[in-house]
Amino acid sequence: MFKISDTYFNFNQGIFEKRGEKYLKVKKTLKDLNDFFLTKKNVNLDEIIYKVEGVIHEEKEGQLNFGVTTVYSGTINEEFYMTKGHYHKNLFNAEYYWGIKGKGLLLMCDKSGNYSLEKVEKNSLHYILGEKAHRLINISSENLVVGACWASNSGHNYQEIIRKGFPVRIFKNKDTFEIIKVKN
Ligand code: M6P
Ligand code: ZN
Repeated sequence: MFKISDTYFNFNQGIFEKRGEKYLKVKKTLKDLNDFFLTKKNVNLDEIIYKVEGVIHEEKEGQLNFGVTTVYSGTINEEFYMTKGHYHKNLFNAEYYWGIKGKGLLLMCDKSGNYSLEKVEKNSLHYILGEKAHRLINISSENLVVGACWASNSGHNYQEIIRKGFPVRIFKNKDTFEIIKVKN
């Protein structure tokens, strides 16, 4: 049977040009992220920090999800806008990220506190090993747009991030970024 896909994705722009049945979009505001930034800012809690759009399948073994994260540009008390970051509930499930637009960092760490930072930019490809928590940080004045592909049964463990956090945080310093080590 000949069929036209229900989804069209513009890989240059990171835009869903045709949205199929499994398309999903979520927006994360400062209210959702207040526990994740180092310091709280209680004004403008409706400010959107990032959005995730994707083709999201049932959390069943064997399925794959495809998504795109757009982290807006800005800071909360000088800490750059970022995603919550998570471990997978299925800890050993890996994931791909790739840069589409903007400039950012991919921060990864394991439960022993070892971390690494990778520069994310157009066409950079990042393989995130299972057991590594992962967070995107926008370090520029334009949107950071990043594609992702992961197993649908990976799940998100945010509790560990709230409890322990990542070992470093990324702050704005003049025109560049500064890596600040934090005590966990
Ligand atoms: C990517 C994927 C998603 C994730 C999203 C935002 O699109 O890794 O699974 O939800 O980024 O990241 P987080 O959930 O950590 O805020
Ligand atoms: Zn993930």
